[in-house]
Amino acid sequence: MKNLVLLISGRGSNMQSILQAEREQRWGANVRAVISNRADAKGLEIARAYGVPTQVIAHADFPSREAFDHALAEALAALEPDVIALCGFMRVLGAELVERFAGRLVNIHPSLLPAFPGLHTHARALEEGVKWHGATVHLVSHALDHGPILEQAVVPVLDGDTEQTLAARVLIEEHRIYPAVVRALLEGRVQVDGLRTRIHPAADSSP
Ligand code: NHR
Ligand code: GAR
Repeated sequence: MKNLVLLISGRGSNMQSILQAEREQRWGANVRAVISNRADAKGLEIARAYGVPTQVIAHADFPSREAFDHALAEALAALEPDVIALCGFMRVLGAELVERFAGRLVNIHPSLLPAFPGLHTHARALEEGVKWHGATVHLVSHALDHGPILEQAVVPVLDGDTEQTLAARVLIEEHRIYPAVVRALLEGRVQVDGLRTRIHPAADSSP
């Protein structure tokens, strides 16, 4: 059985979409833990409701980024993860941690990368006047928000959109594409060639 670990910082709706899909579609994965860098993350309560073990590794408790990264890396290694999914995880991870778990770290980012890497993506998309926006699932590399793209989903930007209405439209797509990609990673259906990738169909999926 493959081991899955989910990292969160807040609400945890993407985490929940993965836990729900795993349960409904019977992936047969072992969700080893949900780890939050904030003790007050709402997602921790959701994880407990799903019966998943939770851990808090609070970045604020560590004297440096390196010390936090080291503690997180040790906790992750102990869980022997096959896939580590960042679900609204808000701390940039250092090169050492990324190298150690290379190919196993995946993130969902709320923009059509390579547009709008970093934070406040919806506000910046509105500011720039783009007509289409969306979400990207990508492998985590040392180059922030620039790892190999595994899947994207597009939504229109509508007249009168605010940061909130646009974020909500994107979030619906996040919850659709992220569980599918995590499943493909667990099932070894992801092929990576530099920045170009392919996801092979599941054995039981019709053509
Ligand atoms: N780490 C690496 N090495 N590479 C990536 O691609 C990563 C990553 C860690 C997180 C998520 C990312 C996003 O989807 C992610 C991708 C946080 C920040 C950030 O600046 C930027 C990008 C992402 C997540 N965080 C601040 C920091 O100083 C803290 C902000 C806060 O705590 O609220 O780390 O957008
Ligand atoms: C999601 O929109 C996710 O794409 C984004 O934050 C939200 C988290 O929601 N991630 C980032 O901005 C990463 N920097 P959630 O906690 O409900 O999944």
